[in-house]
Amino acid sequence: MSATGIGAPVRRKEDFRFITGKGQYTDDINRPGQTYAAFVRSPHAHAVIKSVDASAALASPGVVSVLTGQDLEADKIGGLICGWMIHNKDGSPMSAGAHPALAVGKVRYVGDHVAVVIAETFAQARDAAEKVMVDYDQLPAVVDMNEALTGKTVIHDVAPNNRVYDWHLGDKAATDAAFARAKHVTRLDIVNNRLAPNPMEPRAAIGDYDSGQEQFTLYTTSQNPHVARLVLSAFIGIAPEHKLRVIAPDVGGGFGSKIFIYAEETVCVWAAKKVGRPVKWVSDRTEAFLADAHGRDHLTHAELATDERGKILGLRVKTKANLGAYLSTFSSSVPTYLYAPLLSGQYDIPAIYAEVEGVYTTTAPVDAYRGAGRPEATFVVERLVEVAARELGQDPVAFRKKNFIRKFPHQTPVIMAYDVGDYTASLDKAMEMADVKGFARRKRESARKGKLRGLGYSAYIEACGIAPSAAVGSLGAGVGLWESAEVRVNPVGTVEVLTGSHSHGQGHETTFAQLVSDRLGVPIDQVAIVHGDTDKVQFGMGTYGSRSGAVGMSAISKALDKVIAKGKKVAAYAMEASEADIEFKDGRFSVSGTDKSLAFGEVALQAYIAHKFSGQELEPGLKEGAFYDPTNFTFPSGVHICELEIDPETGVTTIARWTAVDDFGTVINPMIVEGQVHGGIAQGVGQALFEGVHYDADGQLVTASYMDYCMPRADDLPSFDVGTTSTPCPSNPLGIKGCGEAGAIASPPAVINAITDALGHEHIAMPATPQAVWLAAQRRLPA
Ligand code: MCN
Repeated sequence: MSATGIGAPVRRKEDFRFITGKGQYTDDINRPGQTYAAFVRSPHAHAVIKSVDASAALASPGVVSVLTGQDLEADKIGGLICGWMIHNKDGSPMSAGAHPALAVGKVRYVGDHVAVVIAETFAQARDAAEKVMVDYDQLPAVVDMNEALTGKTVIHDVAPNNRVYDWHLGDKAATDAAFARAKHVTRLDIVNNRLAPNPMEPRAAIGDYDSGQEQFTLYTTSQNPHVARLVLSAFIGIAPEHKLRVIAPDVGGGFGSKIFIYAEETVCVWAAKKVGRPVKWVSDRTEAFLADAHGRDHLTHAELATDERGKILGLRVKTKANLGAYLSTFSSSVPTYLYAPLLSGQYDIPAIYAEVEGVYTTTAPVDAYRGAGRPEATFVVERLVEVAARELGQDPVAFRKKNFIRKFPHQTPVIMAYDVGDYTASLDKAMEMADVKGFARRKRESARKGKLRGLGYSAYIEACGIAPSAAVGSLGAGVGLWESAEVRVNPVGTVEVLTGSHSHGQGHETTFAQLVSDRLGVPIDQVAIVHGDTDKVQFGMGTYGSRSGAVGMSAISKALDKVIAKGKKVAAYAMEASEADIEFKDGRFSVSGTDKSLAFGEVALQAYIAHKFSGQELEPGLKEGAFYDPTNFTFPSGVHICELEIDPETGVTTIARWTAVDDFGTVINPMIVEGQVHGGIAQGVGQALFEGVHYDADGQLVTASYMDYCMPRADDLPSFDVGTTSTPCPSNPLGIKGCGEAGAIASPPAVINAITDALGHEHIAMPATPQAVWLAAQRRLPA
């Protein structure tokens, strides 16, 4: 392994820029003549808009324009698009209501966009926004899914019971038969709490229009700028598509929340032409809590059937997924195809049947958030397995091992075909690293201090590297999810890689350069990674679903193969040898059996200077592109072990140790991968112990600031012990499995399993706040 190649723990190249404050985020960009937008948002969860009077706002200092849903309609700009068609059990299509970028006729959640005020300064726009008089006729709010399903309050006319879809997966008859044969059935009711995504940089957008060129530009905090261009140009009616350039500069995190098409970006682009000046909008944190798509929010009843030895026979799951007031871009697919196909977990379960109801409520839209469906599935499986083992009087580790899938490839009953894995190896290694043998002693020590100590396991699997186009196409996605790359070698041998992936914290500028350095022998500081600009990179699918390593880097790898193949031809001319005799190794092209060789940079110079092959068939230059479409998902898996201590006097939970052993196949940069795992665990611990979006019965968001929405802090977390096992992924050329979401998927059940272990196995809902834990501890303690 070279010091900067595949497998090397190279420090992130991009971090110097970030930690010295030299990043270029959307809010750092200012366009000449720029105006500022402030949105008038609904204070009600559900109301008819009787009228909008903008006269006082228009008369306010600095106000340039006030635009409403009527103006959008007049310009024939319709509803925002939901990407994935879901069919009901009876085969009929889901019931999706329109989602205009500015509300027309009705508002459906607190924070819904009613109008936009455009002014010379932010302050003037905000002041004037308060003067827009909206006459509302309030309707009842409905935040509870069960209440919504009664249909007493209808949010969209197309969905009379507020049911967007009732979808199912698996073989019901086979699963019912497995339950009929079972000796034991474990039943659990699970709440998967609603979360706010909280990237460090709130969303922002600048719409710009050059009337001379008839060219729109959108600077935005996007994880997938090309998809944003494709959808927004269609939506706003910008043709041809390249008349809209989308630039996603440095982006400070997203965790999924920046892949969707939101109202604000649409409005900034559209309004820029209307007012004839650039329009900038920057979200504040309260707006982010109100209107960025939330994550999770499931109510699930789950049942696990086992035989007399504790072998799992079947799994039955009924889930209600809160989709909020409108379908967000991917919100139909997250609780269905990204959830139910993962319900087999790491286990050999012969029969699975899952039903999912998607439900409208008068709350913010819910969509993908780190893990997106897979944390919800893992939580169901890992809580059920834990409870089943305890009910059967079996050791949870032995129970897991007995039911692990051992033979690969393995076809689950719910679509997924797992390719490789060694679940026992990860579990054994994690137990060793966590010193599980010493746990009993540590528990006694805790007890001597009056504390309760618990140990919780989570054996997770996820499907990422999203996604094989054939698979997602057949499931109704309607798009291919390949990735593109172009490798441009400059005449002096430095390299530019243009990628359709987008980095917003994942360190692509480093790991992608490592791949190039490894393959071409070029130092990583001579490799530039270009992304996030639709004028520079022709097309790409962006970053989500832990796909950039497995899919984005595979595209780069394919392009590098072509660069090397072309380099061999050029080297053959340059060294007057047969192409068949040219070898490429360690950054040098050499003629086999001779001492003749040229460095990679020398061949690049030859490719452009071209004097050795002018007039020949070979074209000058060294620039190659490739598209890569995976043949399967990648299936990272692993075991996380959480050890914690509870103070029964206060209910405070302290995580004492955390051990993570993950199988990410080939690891490009172990330091970056470890950082990804750390971040994911922190978010999963946040979900398990602290975080939760709450609406009151009137649909008011109670948790609209960090005073009420509790994020984990550094001192809530221990130092993590992170290890790996490796079964390289066979469906991409690098053997990579995604690592970006694993920690968030694995960790919530590990925490809750540890708490229930400490408390004597009573189920406890997330977030297990000190109050909830204290109450559970009181119930457990003798009076
Ligand atoms: N990598 C590696 N070896 C592997 C797998 C990955 O070295 N076997 C490297 C990759 O080259 C990349 C990083 O690890 O630099 C993450 O790769 P991957 O797992 O492919 O995930 P993506 O790059 O596609 O990132 C998406 C993923 C998701 S879905 C969420 S959500 C998430 C996450 O990444 N959001 C993040 N990590 C985040 N990290 C930060 N800081 N901010 C976010 O918003």
